[in-house]
Amino acid sequence: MSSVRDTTLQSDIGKMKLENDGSFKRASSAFRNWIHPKDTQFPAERDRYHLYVSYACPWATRTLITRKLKGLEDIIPVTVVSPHMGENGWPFASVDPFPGADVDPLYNSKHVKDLYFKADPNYGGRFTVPVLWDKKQNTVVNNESSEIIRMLNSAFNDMLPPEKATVDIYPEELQKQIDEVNSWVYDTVNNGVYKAGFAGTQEAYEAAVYPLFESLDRLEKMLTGKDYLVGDRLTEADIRLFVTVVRFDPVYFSHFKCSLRDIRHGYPAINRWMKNLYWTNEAFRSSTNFQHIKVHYYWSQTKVNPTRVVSVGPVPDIEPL
Ligand SMILES: N[C@@H](CCC(=O)N[C@@H](CS)C(=O)NCC(=O)O)C(=O)O
Repeated sequence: MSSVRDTTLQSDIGKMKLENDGSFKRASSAFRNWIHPKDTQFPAERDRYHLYVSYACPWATRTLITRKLKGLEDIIPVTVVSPHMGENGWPFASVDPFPGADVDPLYNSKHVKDLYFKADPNYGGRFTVPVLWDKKQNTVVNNESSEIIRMLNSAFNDMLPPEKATVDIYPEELQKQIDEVNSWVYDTVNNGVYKAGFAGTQEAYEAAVYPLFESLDRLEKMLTGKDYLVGDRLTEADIRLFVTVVRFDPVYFSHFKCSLRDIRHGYPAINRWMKNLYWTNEAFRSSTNFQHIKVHYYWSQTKVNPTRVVSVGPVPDIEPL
């Protein structure tokens, strides 16, 4: 018998196991280091860190939006993978030259999995994006988007012009409120769509899909007559909700069976809030690539969609303002 480890068990989403009751439980992220302005291990430095993302992935898109809002483009370069997440996970353009995908400029890796094994040859988790990479120590700083956006928000401020340094998506006086909204939005909406879509039993599906729509109803009330979720300003609560809502009609409604209502007909206030962010804020629009989004979900998740046929609707992906 071969003693070579089968790493496709970690990279092939088709081989991912559900819980015994048919529900999907997201594994926690493994790399949890922090960049601080004057840290000894991970100090904030220009062109030392690199961000690997997929335009398809809502978690990665949080980091893209934050990077743009903070004007960190020259300080933290970014590399985009192909949306075709296959048996080896996310490929770079050297393996799959999908329009908009990049080669890995640092190591010419074939897949994101190569980076994880460079950081830790014994890595046993999934090969997820986003990855915040340290070029100096050739390792992953952090692969948890909720933490990466907090670092981007504050760790590099000394290097930024005042108009970008003062952008604050997690202001102190709103932190309690933001954390509170994030916690139920994460469980029932951001992760809720995945729990509904990956469910292997009717019970597990319904246990996710009804709370999802209860939360959307609650968000609809919160956003009626308002431009932002918390306080009267753009915060990470908006960023974290936006990345799920913008994928809702194009993907989650049909592919993940989140089909009680769609956003454009069922939730006018959420729809207006989303369109406003998308059409009036370049950070949101430039981080949203509907082709990568649609191709990724319908093509990659073969347990959900074995034919890999990509749905053509809705048209348009997002309505005009
Ligand atoms: N906790 C992570 C989740 C990231 C995540 O699950 N990313 C997905 C894409 S949307 C991924 O890369 N999955 C690959 C896999 O599970 O094999 C975060 O928020 O950063």
